[in-house]
Amino acid sequence: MPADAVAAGAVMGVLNVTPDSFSDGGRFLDHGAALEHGRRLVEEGAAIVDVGGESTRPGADPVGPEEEVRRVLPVVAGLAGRVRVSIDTRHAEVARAAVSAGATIVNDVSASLGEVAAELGVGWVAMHMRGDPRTMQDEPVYGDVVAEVRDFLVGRADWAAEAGVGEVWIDPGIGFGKTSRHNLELLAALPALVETGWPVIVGVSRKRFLGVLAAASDGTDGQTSPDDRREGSIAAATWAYASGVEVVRAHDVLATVQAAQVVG
Ligand code: PMM
Repeated sequence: MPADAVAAGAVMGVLNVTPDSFSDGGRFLDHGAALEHGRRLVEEGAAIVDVGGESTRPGADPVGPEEEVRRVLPVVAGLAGRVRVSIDTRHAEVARAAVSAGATIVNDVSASLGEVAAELGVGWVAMHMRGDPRTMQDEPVYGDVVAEVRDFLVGRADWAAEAGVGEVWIDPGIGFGKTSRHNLELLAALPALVETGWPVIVGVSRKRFLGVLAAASDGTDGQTSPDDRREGSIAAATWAYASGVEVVRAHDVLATVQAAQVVG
């Protein structure tokens, strides 16, 4: 196992240096505030801090790679000596710049940068997404969502390993081109993803489907805000760890670390 290998039951802390991410957008656009928050995530027990400079929330407009690099680079460089840093990007230029600043994982929601990760000699997360963030929530349809997502991810992981990536993870991409029902089916089927043998990462933290569930259970049809979805996020994280998922991507690191400890 490499010295910096991520142990099972780890937390990937979310740090979005964006004006418009659905949960923490605008909070950490200032580099000083972003670094301070990143250090806090490390203190709370994050094994990885995931730095992103482009929002991938449904309907978000794309950002040019130059602006993305400007947002993330000082933050990656400032955290890299303290913790493993992943760069959350769909762009090869951003991945290259972040790795040269110390990132050691490319967290790739487009699942297209496997060869870039191989060339850079870093880890790679292949996430499943239907379409792109602008259009992905326009009535997504699947025959069998679990089989389609699993087969896609196994195909990408095999391809990346063949290309020379030594550390590959797969991620079902909760909320990326999926209805609440699709998200729940995928969560229920996490053990089937784990059974593929590829280590699994999942991101459920504060996502919309949790608000839909909470609203339904209290008889209202209004949506809760992302900040009101913490309890649901921890419940879903606990289920994920119990299903054999290795890493949960989360905003609330301390509570998620505790969930992982409970599951053991
Ligand atoms: N979700 C978001 C962004 N990046 N990366 C991975 N691997 N998995 C996810 O589920 C994921 C991701 C969107 O959430 P955010 O806006 O809070 O970062």
